[in-house]
Amino acid sequence: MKKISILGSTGSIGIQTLDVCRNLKNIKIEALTANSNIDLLEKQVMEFNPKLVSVMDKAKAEELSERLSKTAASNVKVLYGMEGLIEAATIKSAETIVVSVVGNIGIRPTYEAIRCRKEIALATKEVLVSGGSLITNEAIENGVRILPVDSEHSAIFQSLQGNSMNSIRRIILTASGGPFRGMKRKDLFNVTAKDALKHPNWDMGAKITIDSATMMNKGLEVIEAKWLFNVDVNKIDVVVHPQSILHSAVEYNDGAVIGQMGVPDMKVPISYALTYPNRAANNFEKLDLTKIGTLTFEEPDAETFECLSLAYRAIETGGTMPAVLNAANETAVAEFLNGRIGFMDIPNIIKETMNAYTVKHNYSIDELLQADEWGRSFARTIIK
Ligand code: MN3
Repeated sequence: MKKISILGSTGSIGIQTLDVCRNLKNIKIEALTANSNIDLLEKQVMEFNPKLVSVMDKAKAEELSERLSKTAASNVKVLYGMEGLIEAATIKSAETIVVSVVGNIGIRPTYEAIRCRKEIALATKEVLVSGGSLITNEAIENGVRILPVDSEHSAIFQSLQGNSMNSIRRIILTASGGPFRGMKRKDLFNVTAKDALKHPNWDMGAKITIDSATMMNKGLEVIEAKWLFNVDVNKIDVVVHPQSILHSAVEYNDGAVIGQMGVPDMKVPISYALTYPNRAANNFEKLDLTKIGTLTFEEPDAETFECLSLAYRAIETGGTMPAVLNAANETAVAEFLNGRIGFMDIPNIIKETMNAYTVKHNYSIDELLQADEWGRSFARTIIK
């Protein structure tokens, strides 16, 4: 029996993680957390019987507690806020913490989980984008493994098995190109959130789908790959591959390219993270190459999708700059989803925020969260 907690169990990855757990059968859920969807959380509690649940919103937590008190799950501890999230991340009985919350909210609980020597299955890339050296150093110090749940990083991780890190020539990070692939800057000024939310291949949450449309998602993934695999960003190349079948690859110094393919289904990387180094059989859809027929690859259009270059710039600057990039991006994306700014304002807001920021190179967790907060408030000032 593997005992796990899921932070963000009512989001897209959380729901799919529970699907994988139904398939694996040897997983015991110790804690679940949600932002506000207590209807779904209640159903998950009744099915998986965790010891502890937490909801960000206090009133919602009280409502859930009231509801559960009348059920067979009346003994489940119901907490709220960041404190509750941290308790779920550090609960004594769990060995692995699946981090699948949206955005920077995942930084502190992941950090605390690592300090309690929990293995991390990481879907929330913002944790490594912002927390970079802080999170990875803490993981090394505590002998904690961070297993990727992001499909590209899982593909890279799988392609690295049995090979020496010294023989990597480059990492080929594939990108679908999102719903606006092939469009130019002038085409993008009037696109709406509804247009941007139509992802061609992956069914994901709103924030990451917008990141996919701006290609910031790929920029964040370059930074994520740098920290996960300890490789220089100049060895990470983004290649647009619209079919999303090759999930990423590693090129070795002898010219061999080893990649991982499959249908676009997050359940496969989730399952691998939960069973590593083993694999578990499942009845998920399988890849039929003859049905796919053609796989194509192209260079990313960095001029149109400026967010990708901004991400490279942030990680090359280093220190707290990626945290500020991420904070400005989260703020801009939320405002775009609310219809308050245009699609092409997103990169501009991030760029202006980065330009105004004085980077800090050695930082504590509190300084990291301050940089994040600074990025958010500065981005909000620009928007006003
Ligand atoms: Mn991805």
